[in-house]
Amino acid sequence: MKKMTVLALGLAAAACTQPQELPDNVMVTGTNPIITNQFTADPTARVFNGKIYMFPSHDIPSVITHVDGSAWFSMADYHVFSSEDLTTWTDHGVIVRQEDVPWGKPDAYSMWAPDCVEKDGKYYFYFPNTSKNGGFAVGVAIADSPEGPYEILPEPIEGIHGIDPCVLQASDGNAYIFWGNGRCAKLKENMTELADDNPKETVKWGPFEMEMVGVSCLQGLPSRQAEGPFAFEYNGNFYLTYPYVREDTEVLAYAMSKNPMGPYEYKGLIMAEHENDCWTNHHSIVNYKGQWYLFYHHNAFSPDFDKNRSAQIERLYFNQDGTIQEVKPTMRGVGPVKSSHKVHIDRYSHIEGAAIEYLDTADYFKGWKTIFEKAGDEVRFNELDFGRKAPRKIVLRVKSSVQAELTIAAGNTGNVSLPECPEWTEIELPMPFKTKGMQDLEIALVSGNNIEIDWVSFK
Ligand code: FUB
Repeated sequence: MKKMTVLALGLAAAACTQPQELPDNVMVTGTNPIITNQFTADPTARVFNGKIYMFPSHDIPSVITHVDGSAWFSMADYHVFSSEDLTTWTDHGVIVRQEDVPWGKPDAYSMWAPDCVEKDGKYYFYFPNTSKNGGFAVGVAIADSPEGPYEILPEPIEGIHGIDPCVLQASDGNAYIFWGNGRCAKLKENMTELADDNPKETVKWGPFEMEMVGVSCLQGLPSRQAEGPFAFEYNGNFYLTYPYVREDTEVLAYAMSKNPMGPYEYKGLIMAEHENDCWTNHHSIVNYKGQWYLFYHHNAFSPDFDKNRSAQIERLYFNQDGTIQEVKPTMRGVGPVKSSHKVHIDRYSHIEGAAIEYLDTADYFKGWKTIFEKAGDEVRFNELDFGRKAPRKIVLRVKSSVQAELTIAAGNTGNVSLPECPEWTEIELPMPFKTKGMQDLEIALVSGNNIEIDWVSFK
């Protein structure tokens, strides 16, 4: 009898499953990490034509070794992604690849953090790469659309020896390029060369002396092993934000000034070290539809190798005096999630007792599952949009070797019973209550143990 019930439920589930028909290059997440078909590090977010565009670097499993013999960052090309709602992301494909850079070493795998800005209808994509002469240089590729196609200029920007370019288009009408560990110089009107009136200084590097263009904006600020500067202007203040190694791994910090090229005054942290020791963090800050966001990265899809990173997003807030409130990484992220989507509750807002594990340690991109180990274990997923029509069914993808009972709360509360299903099964059950609109979803285990849930959905 019990077997038949399970079978019947299994058949009902099979009949009700509606695979989302999405093109391969479109992802619906809303949670962190935001991109689930590849690694996306060093995310620079820009708003063009009313959409968010993200220009990350593209980590791949390491194919090169560092001087100390360890597996090293490997990046061979750049993709661009866009979204209108921070939930649905389209991968527009490769825009620049290392073998197409005329001045670059074609097998250096060193296409580190990029940026892209628009001027007079042209999109200027700035990217670091190892030059044929050795050492990092910064190149420019130009397009008529943020999605490309991009034409790569034959030479890198003269005067920049470094990584991680970021361009600030200031209200004084000038564009300033920041790179490496907080160096900054004015760009010419053409956006592709350093201006002739930039200051120059001779910098000592051990036994070597080098003439450098521009100024070091991080002079005198906490900046050990600083990299990845991101500069922007807001309410009459200039912000120089940057990762640096406070103790053993990177934090995101910031400084403020009344002038784009400084001097900058240190203000504090934007984000503390990642708890799992992921060594790098790299970010950008953008205002989209009136809300500020911090884009940053973490190695969520590569727990054993922190040079395969993934972009994440959090909301960012300013204080009255222009200082920035510290941001904590979350799994929930910022995107609106509809109750009719597969709601991955392992990207929780709050958890008590339950455990989160990878679904498949041979393929971390498959994501996570929530394990309700004992009665009382509970997970909350904030801001789930139930829309205007109360759902009549709840669908859960579950695995459980015992029968179980769950309390579901979202505006209202009710219980559902789960049958035994030792293999992953999609189970469709009547909705135990009526609910509509934006609700925080809470799921708690009432009876049973070790119930695994991949996702839930409401129809
Ligand atoms: O992605 C390679 C390097 O790691 C970036 O250029 C740095 O900012 C750090 O994120």
